Amino acid sequence: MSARSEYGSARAVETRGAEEPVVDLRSDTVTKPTAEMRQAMAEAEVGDDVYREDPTVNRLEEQAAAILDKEAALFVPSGTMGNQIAVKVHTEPGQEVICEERSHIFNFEMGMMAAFSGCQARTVATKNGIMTWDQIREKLRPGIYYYSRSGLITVENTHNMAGGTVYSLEQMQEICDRAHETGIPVHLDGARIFNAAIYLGRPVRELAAPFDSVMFCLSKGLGAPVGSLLAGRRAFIDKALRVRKMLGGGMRQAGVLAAAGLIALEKHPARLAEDHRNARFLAESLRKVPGIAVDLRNVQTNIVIFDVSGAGLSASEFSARLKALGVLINPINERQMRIVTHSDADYAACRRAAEAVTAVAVGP
Ligand code: TLP
Repeated sequence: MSARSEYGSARAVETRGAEEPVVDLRSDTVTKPTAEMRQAMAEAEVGDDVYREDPTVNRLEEQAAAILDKEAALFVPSGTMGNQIAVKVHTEPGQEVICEERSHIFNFEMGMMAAFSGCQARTVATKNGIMTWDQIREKLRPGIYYYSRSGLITVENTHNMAGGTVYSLEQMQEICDRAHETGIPVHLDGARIFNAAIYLGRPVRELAAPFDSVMFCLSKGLGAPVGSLLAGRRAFIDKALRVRKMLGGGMRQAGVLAAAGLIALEKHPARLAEDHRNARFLAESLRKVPGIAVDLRNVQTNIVIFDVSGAGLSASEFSARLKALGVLINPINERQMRIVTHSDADYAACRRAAEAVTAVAVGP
């Protein structure tokens, strides 16, 4: 039986043959810890983090808060948990959470804003994942008592399912300023906020500044094996700590994970530009392939979404044929597939992936 991923099935194959390693572009979550991370994990000073006594976790949280220029941060096992803690702390049951139609928090988090926080999503449809204040304003509920109240706005930057697209500083500032005038907090799902910062050429704290809370992942392009951080005001993080425990997310000697996270934070943001170059290379190569369509305008960071319907194959059939050539790329629907570049797939690997896509599209 094949292991099922969120977007389709792909067996986790390590190698095809001795000389041809599998190229795995299903996600940047597939990166494995570097030798330096493993060493730091082995040597990490640890304690019981439920007592807040793990010095390595404490250091990671302080470091993350400093980088984002927020009062405090909390280490959480996953981006999903970070987002859902934020929804719970910011809202009350019966409220609405305004989010983009294809956002992770709405589509891939098990309906938890309803199941856990008792909120319903009010979605905004966009072409490229980037919401404007005018679009959000149309979704706000009037202050009549029988309407549910708009309790929170969430912004996803970069936007995963739109292809890694990036909000400008001005767009984020406007959404947050207007929302705050209306008394509504704004949470940033910044799972890939370091990719957005590289694209904009600005420090990540400038991207985080207008938001009430920010979640980012260590386990994606930054290459750590596990973990995300949730940051915000001290009072927000004090509440978040209690909600993390409600979700069973209190970890004990988590310093072994935080040690890898510290290296990810310190050393890996600078190398994300290489992933962006590889994504650009792939997008430009794929665009020339008959039967493949790519919108280059949306290829801004490390994600490439491409349409294979012109090749006369469904995306899942296309994915199966690529797998037979040793290249793993997941479908995201019947017509489209998603490539995510990362540190464990260099330029040569991406070139091989482009050749395999060409071979499948053009046929024998
Ligand atoms: N993204 C994963 C999948 O779950 C879709 C991926 O392969 O891209 N926010 C955003 C924008 C994300 O892309 C993800 C994960 C999360 C939150 C959740 O992070 P985890 O997987 O750590 O719970």
